Amino acid sequence: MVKFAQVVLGPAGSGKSTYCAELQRYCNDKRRVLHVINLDPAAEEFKYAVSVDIRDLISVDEVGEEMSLGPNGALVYCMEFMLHNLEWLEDKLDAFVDNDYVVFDLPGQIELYTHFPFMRELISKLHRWDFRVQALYFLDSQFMADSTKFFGGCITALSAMIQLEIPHLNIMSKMDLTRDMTKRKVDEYMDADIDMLISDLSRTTPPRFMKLNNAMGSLLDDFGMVSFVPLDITDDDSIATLLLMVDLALQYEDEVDQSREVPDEVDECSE
Ligand SMILES: Nc1nc2c(ncn2[C@@H]2O[C@H](COP(=O)(O)OP(=O)(O)O)[C@@H](O)[C@H]2O)c(=O)[nH]1
Ligand SMILES: [Mg+2]
Repeated sequence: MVKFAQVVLGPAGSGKSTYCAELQRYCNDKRRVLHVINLDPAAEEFKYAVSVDIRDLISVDEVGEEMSLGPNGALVYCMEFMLHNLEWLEDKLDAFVDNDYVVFDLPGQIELYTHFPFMRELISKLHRWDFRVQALYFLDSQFMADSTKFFGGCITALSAMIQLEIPHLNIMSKMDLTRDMTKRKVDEYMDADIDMLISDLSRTTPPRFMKLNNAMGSLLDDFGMVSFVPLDITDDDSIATLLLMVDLALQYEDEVDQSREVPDEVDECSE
């Protein structure tokens, strides 16, 4: 029994929930079942049909009021509460059947991936519940505005990847907003030349940072962290390309094809 999951990560506002909605619309059009699970206890409205909603268990507003916590404290409390009540999530996910495809829409606060074991524990549970899991780390195209911003974004993506230890894809979202950039410039950022990035970065930092810039640059390069899949949510071909990449990584088609073949095998056995 195998199930498939994308966990959608990245800073607040990077387009995670919008992607979940558009991916669901795309899959509905293709008659492919896709469940979206909201794990953001501070979410207010959805553009997708929510299959499971953490706010049915706990919400930031309730916690904030009852425990007099600020928004970040309340968020961390909610996530920890869910970790202590994972049987709630297990029950909901149990309702899904073999080969079902699930997308987890997550909050954007970076500390949830880097400072707390929350995501790591959730993913290890998903593995135990027979999910194949792929992380999509979203940065939005404004991170291509300059190389310092881009460098910072790549470092946060790297820190999430190291924490989670699952297959990871960097996604550059909101590509519809880059239409005034030249294709060459965009391509430069999609698979960035690390030496160019380091020299750009070093132009904006004092000379004593040179060694640090070089070290961070080679770290990003070693982990393949400066490479992005562009996503233009207004273009179905772009959504299809990304979905295909994830399907291949998760070996989704192989599994679906195999389960389609099962009735024949049963027939053969009974003959
Ligand atoms: N132009 C454009 N805007 C987007 C895109 N994706 C999201 N947005 C806008 O960016 C804002 C934040 O998006 P949201 O999906 O809520 O981000 P999240 O916090 O990562 O879930 C919203 O106002 C969206 O309408 C996109 O692909 N293109
Ligand atoms: Mg969101």
